[in-house]
Amino acid sequence: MSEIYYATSTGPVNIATLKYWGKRDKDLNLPTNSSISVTLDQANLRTLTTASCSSKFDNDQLWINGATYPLDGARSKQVLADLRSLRKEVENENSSLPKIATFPLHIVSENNFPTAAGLASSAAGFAALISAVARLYKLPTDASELSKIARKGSGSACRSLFGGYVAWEMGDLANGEDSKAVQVADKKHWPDMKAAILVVSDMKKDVPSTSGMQLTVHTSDLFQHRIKEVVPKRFIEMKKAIIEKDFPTFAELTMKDSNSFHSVCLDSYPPIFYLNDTSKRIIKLINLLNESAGKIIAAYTFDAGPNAVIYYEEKNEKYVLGLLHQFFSHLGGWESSSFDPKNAVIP
Ligand code: 2P0
Repeated sequence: MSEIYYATSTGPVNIATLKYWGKRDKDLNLPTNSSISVTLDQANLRTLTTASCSSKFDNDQLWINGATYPLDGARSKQVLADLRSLRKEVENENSSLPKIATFPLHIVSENNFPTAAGLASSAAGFAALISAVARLYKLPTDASELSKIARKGSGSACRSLFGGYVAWEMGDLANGEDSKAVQVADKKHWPDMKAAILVVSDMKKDVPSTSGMQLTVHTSDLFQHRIKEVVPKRFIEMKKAIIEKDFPTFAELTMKDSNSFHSVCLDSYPPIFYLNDTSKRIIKLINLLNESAGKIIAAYTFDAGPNAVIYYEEKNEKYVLGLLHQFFSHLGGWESSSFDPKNAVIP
């Protein structure tokens, strides 16, 4: 009789506050700069994945939100090959374990947010896949070690193996062994931190990240300044701001880095536009809000799409969401959030 072995895990979404944009090695997914992100609460945004394997399955297969995909992309194949080779080591060390490293895998995933709309679906997806297979294979689960495998699936996925505040250290070795994610601080370190996601559009993005970032690497002059002068300094300053829970500094660096990332996109040739008019209105509003508050109480950031993520501290929620509601209530969607506009305080 052929057994079916299975395990389930989740992968959270992370939103970069210091952006990864550019690869120095496409095959190993090695970045041109280090990055930092905040992992979002899994209650709202996550991928749930069950990995199963059996000798009676015909081939590796993937289901995402009910649709079937062959698991034959180069990135997925690399990730599964790495996990299988770790399982073989475990089987060799422990001869009582069932020999499942060569069995075909079935991966069933479900996202509770729009796929490929600039909400880091590939990060959550690869993190959930790797966690589920690591559990199925009973692999030693050091998150930084697994992050090196996740990185090969999708760069930003390496940061989703941790909660809280996460740094992806770019490393400098050619084989990528030192390009891994580490936790800067856990979620409990800064419990007041909140993130609001403003879904400006749930359409698939115009230019996929992987090709967009390579266009920037090859054509933008500004990009060299960003990776050599701007980001290394910001990486140190942002980690310090997180450790010291210094919101104004964290927020200013976050907004500046979003601006810098979208600037190198615009400086690519042909230019890449991820922000739309609504995104730009959100930027203006957050600046107005901070000006009227007399200090920085909210930060915007945008990834490879027009959707905004706004970071703020819980004590300022009524100000921040109140202002956004005042300007964008006609766009709908507020009924799905826990925010009650009746309690809003407009500054
Ligand atoms: C980030 N983004 O740091 C940046 C900010 C988008 C803008 O990581 O080619 O899907 O799979 O390594 O991780 C999106 O890029 O790209 C991304 P690949 P990925 O979150």
